[in-house]
Amino acid sequence: MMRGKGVKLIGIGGGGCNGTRILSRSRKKEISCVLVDTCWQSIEGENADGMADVIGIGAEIGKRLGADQNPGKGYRCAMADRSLLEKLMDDTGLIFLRIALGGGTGSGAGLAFTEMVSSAGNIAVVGLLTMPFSFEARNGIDMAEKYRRLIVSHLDIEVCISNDAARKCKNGNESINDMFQRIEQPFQSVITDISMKFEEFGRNPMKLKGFLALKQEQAMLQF
Ligand SMILES: Nc1nc2c(ncn2[C@@H]2O[C@H](COP(=O)(O)OP(=O)(O)OP(=O)(O)O)[C@@H](O)[C@H]2O)c(=O)[nH]1
Ligand SMILES: [Mg+2]
Repeated sequence: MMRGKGVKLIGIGGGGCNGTRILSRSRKKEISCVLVDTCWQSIEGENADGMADVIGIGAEIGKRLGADQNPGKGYRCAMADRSLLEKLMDDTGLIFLRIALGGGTGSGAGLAFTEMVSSAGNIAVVGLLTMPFSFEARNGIDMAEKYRRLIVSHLDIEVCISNDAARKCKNGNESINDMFQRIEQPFQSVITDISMKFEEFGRNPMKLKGFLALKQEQAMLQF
């Protein structure tokens, strides 16, 4: 088995895939991009230009329409297609995982995937997470926070940006899409910095894991 080499940027759920699309435009060609969603139509549409691989999950459970903002349902969709998700780990030493917390797929399927990756043990995982707007669902933030904690326990490093905080420093008549683009900018520099370190360590995920453990506190302060 050849593990510990490649770098992947993986988006799970609607916002995660949208963010991945934005990030994929300026990525280095060595980083391959994958979009994972329970809403099959949206990922196929998002990938009209074929820039990423697309994986629809949970066809039976989510009827190809989504996870209804239910993380339990998102989790079950991921488990139903476990082998497809496990295959993403082949030949991979570093994963950037873009998840927008607050719905069913990113939170639930995202958690299932991080569990799979952390039990493989030899892949470094960097979480690029966003928290939802507080005005959205009544229990949205609480549910998002619950899943954030569960997911973070399987990550080597977490970078989390709050949509609310980004909205507060919104400039003038910025559209929501422009704001979503702006939110990805710090993630872009995290991808650049960490993938350079990975190269420097000879693409050795275990060395990178040690390095990221030291960096965690700094990342939390910075973002
Ligand atoms: N930063 C950012 N946040 C987004 C984006 N799209 C949606 N969101 C936020 O992410 C939360 C979760 O939405 P989605 O990612 O669409 O949900 P999902 O994971 O697809 O879950 P289901 O649709 O329930 O299966 C929303 O409540 C929004 O606050 C995006 O492109 N960027
Ligand atoms: Mg969705």
